[in-house]
Amino acid sequence: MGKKFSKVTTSHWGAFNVFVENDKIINTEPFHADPAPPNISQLVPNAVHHSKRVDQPYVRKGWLKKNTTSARGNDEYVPLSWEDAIELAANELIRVKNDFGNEAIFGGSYGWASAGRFHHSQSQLHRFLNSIGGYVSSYASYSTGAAQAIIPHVLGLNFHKVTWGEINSWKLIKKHTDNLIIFGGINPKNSQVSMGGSTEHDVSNHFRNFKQLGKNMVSISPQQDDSPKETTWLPIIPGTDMALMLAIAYVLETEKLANQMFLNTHSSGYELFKKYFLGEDGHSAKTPEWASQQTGINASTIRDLARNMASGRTLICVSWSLQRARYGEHPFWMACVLAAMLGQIGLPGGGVGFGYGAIGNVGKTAKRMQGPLFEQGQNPISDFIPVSRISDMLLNPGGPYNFNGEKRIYPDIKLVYWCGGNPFHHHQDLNRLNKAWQYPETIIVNEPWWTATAQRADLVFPATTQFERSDIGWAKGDPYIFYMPQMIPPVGLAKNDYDIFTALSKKLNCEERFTENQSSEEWIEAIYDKFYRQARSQGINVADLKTLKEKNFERMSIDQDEEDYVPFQAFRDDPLRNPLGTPSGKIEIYSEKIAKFNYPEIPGHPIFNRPFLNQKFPLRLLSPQPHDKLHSQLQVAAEDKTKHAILIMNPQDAKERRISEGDLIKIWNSRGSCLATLKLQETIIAGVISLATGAWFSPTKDGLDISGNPNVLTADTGTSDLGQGSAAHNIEVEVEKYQGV
Ligand SMILES: Nc1nc2c(c(=O)[nH]1)N[C@H]1C(S)=C(S)[C@@H](COP(=O)(O)OP(=O)(O)OC[C@H]3O[C@@H](n4cnc5c(=O)[nH]c(N)nc54)[C@H](O)[C@@H]3O)O[C@H]1N2
Ligand SMILES: Nc1nc2c(c(=O)[nH]1)N[C@H]1C(S)=C(S)[C@@H](COP(=O)(O)OP(=O)(O)OC[C@H]3O[C@@H](n4cnc5c(=O)[nH]c(N)nc54)[C@H](O)[C@@H]3O)O[C@H]1N2
Ligand SMILES: [Mo]
Repeated sequence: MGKKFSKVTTSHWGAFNVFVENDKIINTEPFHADPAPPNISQLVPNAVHHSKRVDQPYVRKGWLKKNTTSARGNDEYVPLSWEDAIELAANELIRVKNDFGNEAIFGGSYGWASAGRFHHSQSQLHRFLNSIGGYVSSYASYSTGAAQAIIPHVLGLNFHKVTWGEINSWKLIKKHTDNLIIFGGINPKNSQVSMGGSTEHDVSNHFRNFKQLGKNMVSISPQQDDSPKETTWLPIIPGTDMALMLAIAYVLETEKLANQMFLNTHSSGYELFKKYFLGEDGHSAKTPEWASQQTGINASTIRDLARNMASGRTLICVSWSLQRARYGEHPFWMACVLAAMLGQIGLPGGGVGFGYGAIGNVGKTAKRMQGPLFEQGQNPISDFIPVSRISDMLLNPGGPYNFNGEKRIYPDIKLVYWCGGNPFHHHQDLNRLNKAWQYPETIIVNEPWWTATAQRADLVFPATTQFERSDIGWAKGDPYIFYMPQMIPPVGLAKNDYDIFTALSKKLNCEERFTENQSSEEWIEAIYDKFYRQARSQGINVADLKTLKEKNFERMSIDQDEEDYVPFQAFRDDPLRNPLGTPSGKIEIYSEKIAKFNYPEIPGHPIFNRPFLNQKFPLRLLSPQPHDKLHSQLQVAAEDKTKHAILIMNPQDAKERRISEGDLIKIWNSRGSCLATLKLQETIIAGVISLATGAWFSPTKDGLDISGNPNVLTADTGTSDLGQGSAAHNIEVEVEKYQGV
């Protein structure tokens, strides 16, 4: 490490140059090959050297004194030496293991942490916990919990295989698609981010291109800026896409625009489902007039949309946000049904696609390869929870719950270990989580910053950031490979997660199992070597590690490979020889299997469940991802720039409430309240407001969250008993001008 230099690194939001002087990051600059570099990196210098870094290990006073556990979030911390801190944590892990078994340790530890393949926080924690006998894990993600449950029933494939494999590339869309019908938007703001990094941000570019080619692009969303300006905005009331989709089905069927032949050969259950939307089963017919009442869209507009979709090549795009809400399984299921009715699944540029824009690398055409990977080992404990059922688990040990046809029991957790995530940013109904969080006997957190979660831990280990260690950067769908050099020494007494777990594993007599006697550098060499050999065997010419270190990064010539891959083509060509993995081998419009689960909110076919409306709270709150950061990361630097969170509202709603732009607003409902500064925009429909995620929960004594975290308002219910996914969007709230100081 010299006195003054600049080098390239990568992050979940892409690559950037880091400028270092005297062991401090002083500046960042965009990566030369990124056509639309995110501004997020600008927050890095301030955040990395911020006073809210955890400077050394700490223990919570109340926990140390073994008095009540009920003061988490409200207690003082005592600084510890590394030696003492490791000793305390190791003894506690041994105690819990001996007294209650590994099934009392929750190591789900959901979160995005940092890019970099070796220092991947969850892998580090999971490998450590596996080497001490295992842990209760968490299943699926906050991003796509409902999708991961429903899509295998309908398309017979793991949802990730659809997202990263059976999907039309941007290049196929450009060549073949006439109509891009987008539910929930394709937002360049969100596509800044991809797991492990997206190096060339090109989503805006695609839309400029498509416009020039004269494509018909409709963005169905409560917010206009959910899609690039080249799209036509069709405003919709959130939570009602399902009603619109049913009416589209109604028009296709009654105007004989549905592809009956494809439905006969490639789907099952259409005749049963048809009775539902035609109103032949005792329910009301799902006519455009009916849907208009639900969605706020004109009946004639719905008819035109359906007719348009049946003319030319149509791709139905659905954003992940639609399933991150109560009953979120239905619009995903129904999008597949509509695509089957149009009969274009398996044709280039046609069918259905999920998550374009949600994640920058979706739709990219880099050759699929096995990335460099730090193996987690085997977990001897099979118990898990659906990831967003954390509060339910802590509040109801031994309690029963339903999940995707199973009757399950919540484990009795005594010790929680979190590494690389911030539940007091990401979980729904944070006041409820705050209560649930008091139940375990011990909570250990590895974190670089004093996040809302670190502030509620018993033992806090200061972790390095990605700038304080070297690593390999690689992401699915991205053609780049990076050597991420260490830029600065660890800040304060921070240590790498690997070194923290190595020290713990020594005390727990499993050092060899955890480390295999290798240092970080040796591990990086080993996992890179495996990647290198695999790539070479696939005919991909990647640099060896020594060369990569010198070059800092390399663009592999792999991006043309998958461009003409047509999803579901083999199934389309011969559904008998190439059946889907569903019970019928076909697209399941009706699922016997789901019907047998007997969940009222999700019977054997998609239905519309009207979103909950409580007149006391007439506004619908959306909580999308922040444009200026990744979740709650770098929040310390973001809040130095803008003091309060920003609430987006339509001017009409503001007028009715006599509030104006710039006012400090209290947003509240029966679950909690928070503060944000008002911004008025015509780009959001009246009756709906939007407050981005990303704040660190900071309640006052009276329970008012001054950070502006929408999760003090959101509901901690699963999407349904099927998916048990996070249901964060579309929450009933009211607002008023804040009268306090
Ligand atoms: N209301 C609402 N809530 C939501 C959503 C929504 O749409 N609406 N979206 C949900 C979704 S999709 C997601 S993915 C989640 C995201 O939620 P999280 O993934 O929990 O959010 P992050 O802020 O990325 O948390 C990562 C944490 O890891 C820490 N970290 C970074 N590097 C390291 C490291 O090397 N070691 C260690 N030990 N820690 C590190 C960071 O400081 C940060 O605190 O939020 C969910 N919450
Ligand atoms: N800059 C940035 N980008 C990110 C992230 C980040 O933290 N920062 N996080 C990443 C992560 S982890 C994920 S999972 C993805 C999430 O990607 P998405 O799930 O697509 O994103 P959201 O931001 O939750 O929602 C997108 C939009 O959906 C609309 N919407 C909400 N409910 C409805 C509805 O019922 N109907 C319709 N038609 N529209 C609705 C809202 O207007 C919202 O702005 O984003 C990723 N991208
Ligand atoms: Mo996510």
